[in-house]
Parts: sequence; structure tokens; C-alpha cells
Amino acid sequence: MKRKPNVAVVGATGVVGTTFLKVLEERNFPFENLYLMASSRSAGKEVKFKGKTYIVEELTEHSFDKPIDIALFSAGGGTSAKFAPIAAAHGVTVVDNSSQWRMEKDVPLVVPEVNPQDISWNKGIIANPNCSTIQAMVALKPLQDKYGIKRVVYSTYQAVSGSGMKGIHDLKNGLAGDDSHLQAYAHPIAGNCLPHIDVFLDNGYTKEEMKMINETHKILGDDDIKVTATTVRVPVFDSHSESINVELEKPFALSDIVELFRNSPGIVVQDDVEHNVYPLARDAAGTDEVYIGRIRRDFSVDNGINIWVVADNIRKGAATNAVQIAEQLLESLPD
Ligand code: NAP
Ligand code: 3JN
Repeated sequence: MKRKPNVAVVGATGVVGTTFLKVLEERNFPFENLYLMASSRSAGKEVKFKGKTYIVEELTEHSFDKPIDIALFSAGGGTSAKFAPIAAAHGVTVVDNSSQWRMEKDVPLVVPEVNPQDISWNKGIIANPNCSTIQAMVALKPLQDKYGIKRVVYSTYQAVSGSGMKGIHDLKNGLAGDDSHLQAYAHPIAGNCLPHIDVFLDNGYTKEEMKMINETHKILGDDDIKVTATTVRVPVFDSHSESINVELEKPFALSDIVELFRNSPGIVVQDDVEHNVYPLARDAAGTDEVYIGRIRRDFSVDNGINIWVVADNIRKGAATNAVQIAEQLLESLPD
């Protein structure tokens, strides 16, 4: 690393933004100056970071007039649509958490354990994938490399923290017996499973389901992989769980796949059913790894496998993944 970067966190007061700060501190991310930005609602708010008090500033067209090297954005798609290009035009490299730029041809969509090489061709904006996609990619990449992938079926069990403060509010109140003022969901989430994440599209899928399908193709670099998804919100505060059914191109020995996962970056295997060991949302919460268990053959097809994949959706699914990308940017910081 040549010098310490000037860093901006956009959306610093939100669920993902505050986790950005936690992860930057934990990983001792180097910086010269740090700027915290949010909407006018939070301008002037004080935030403590590494023992120092920072004042949140309002994000405006002039926010990037000062020298900033890296900006971590998590302020929604509309804010990214407007402000990421302004930042990039000022020479800032933006790591964006929204879906706004993910499928743009000249924007890399990166999971550092999977396609770190794509960071190098960024033109000022790098997209962080959807949280459900990120943990699936960490699991699928080693399978793709060793056996090839024909088809994937995702079924997700997603935590309410993926809906920000409003989702947490709906579950907390629902558990306390009050479903009268729902903020995030069309139905009570306490005691329910809602097969409805983001909006419904004309093809009958939700936008979350289509994000998983399209982002899988882009990150794995293969549009021929057949992918389908059902995404479901469940009454869990933190960590997304996913059942992933995969049809591989080549035959495999189950023990080789367990070994492959054990030796792949970012993965922890938790698979000892005799002792009731398998990944659990509550155990994954607060950590940065992707946990894989229930590894078993799918006897209904040739070369099929079922896995259960769990990760903290706000950390590995958002903040940690973006900070890992930013860590790679440190290597190419101009003098
Ligand atoms: P949140 O808790 O509601 O926080 C939203 C943040 O954005 C707040 O800091 C808010 O500032 C700021 N903001 C809103 N409008 C703004 C504007 N016009 N200008 C500047 N800042 C603005 O939401 P969250 O859960 O952190 O999620 C934020 C975004 O991250 C989501 O919209 C999504 O795009 C992305 N996200 C991605 C994933 C993923 O799968 N990778 C997961 C979750 C979220 P104020 O305090 O001033 O309102
Ligand atoms: O619902 C979840 O579990 C993940 C939510 C992600 C999200 C929430 C609001 C807006 C996104 C995203 O990252 O795809 C967006 C968005 O930017 O579209």
C-alpha cells in the first residue's frame, strides 16, 4: 500500500452503513480522512468511530469536490443512481451496495472469494451483489470450477434485517403481539413465512428472485447455467439461510465435495448430522464466513447435490463483502 486513502461512507446512519463502520474498525482499515454522509435528516448527527467523534454531513452534488479515494455506498438505488456517477467523475472509486448498477455491462459485480479479478476493469463503480447471491456464490464457485454447473434451484429463508430498520420493527412488534402498524411487509412476519421479497414482476417472480438469477449468471460468467429461485422472508432477525440444489456437469464423490468446501476460501463446513450439527442463522450472526452443511446427494437426478448455506446477510451479504473489495483497491491506490 502506497498511502492511506480518504474514505467516505454514504448511508452511514443506516443498518448497512453502521455495519460498514463496525467492519472497517474491526479490520483496521487504513484511512487518512473519513467522511460520513447521509440525507439531510441525519446531517449534524454525531457518530463515534475509533474513539473519535464524526459529524454526519448531508450528501450533495458537492460532497465529492474534496479529495476522496473510496466511497462505500448503502443509501438505496435512487441515491446511488444520482451520486455514484458524480463521485466516479471526481476520481472516486465507488463500492455500491444497491442493485442500481449490478447488471450494467461496464460495472464489475464482485464477490472477492469468487471473481476478485473483475475489480481491475472497474470504471469508477464496483457493485456489491445482493446478500442472497453473495453467500450462494461463495458456495457455488468451487463446485463450478471442479465439476461444472448445469442447473441451480435456490430456496431462501431470509432474515428481517435485510429489510432495514422497518423489517426489524415489524418482527419485534409482532413478537410482542402487535401487528397493527406494519412498516415493511404486506402481512405479519411473526409466526409467518412470506414468499414475497421486493416487488412482484410481470413474469410472476419477485425482483429478489430475479436478482439472484441474473447476478448468478454475471458473477459465474456463464449464462447457460439454468437457475431458478423462490425467496422467502422468515421471522429471523439476522442471517439468511438457503437451500441450494445443484446439478453438476460431472460425477462426484460426496466426500470429495465436503473436502472441496473445507479447502475453499470463506467457507466453514458444519456437517455432522449425528450430533445435530448444521449451520444455524443465530450462530452465523455477527460473523463473516459462509457456513455449509446438510451436504447430501440429490438422488432424483444425475450428479445432483443439496446443500444448506447460511451467512450474516448484513456482514458477508453487504458490509464485509464491500470492505473486502475496498481492501483490494488499496493495492492500486495512486500516489
Ligand atoms: P436503512 O437502514 O434504511 O438506511 C438507509 C441509509 O441511507 C441511511 O443512512 C439514510 O440516511 C441514507 N439515505 C437515504 N436517503 C438518502 C439520500 N437521499 N441521500 C443520502 N443518504 C440517504 O437501509 P439499509 O438496510 O442500511 O440499506 C441501505 C441500502 O443498502 C438499501 O437500500 C440497499 O440498496 C442496500 N442493501 C443491500 C443489501 C445487499 O443485499 N447487498 C442488503 C441490505 C441493503 P438518513 O439517516 O439521513 O435517513
Ligand atoms: O431483502 C433482503 O434480504 C435484502 C435486501 C436488499 C435490498 C433492499 C433494498 C433495496 C436491495 C438490494 O440490495 O438488492 C435494494 C436495492 O438496492 O435494490
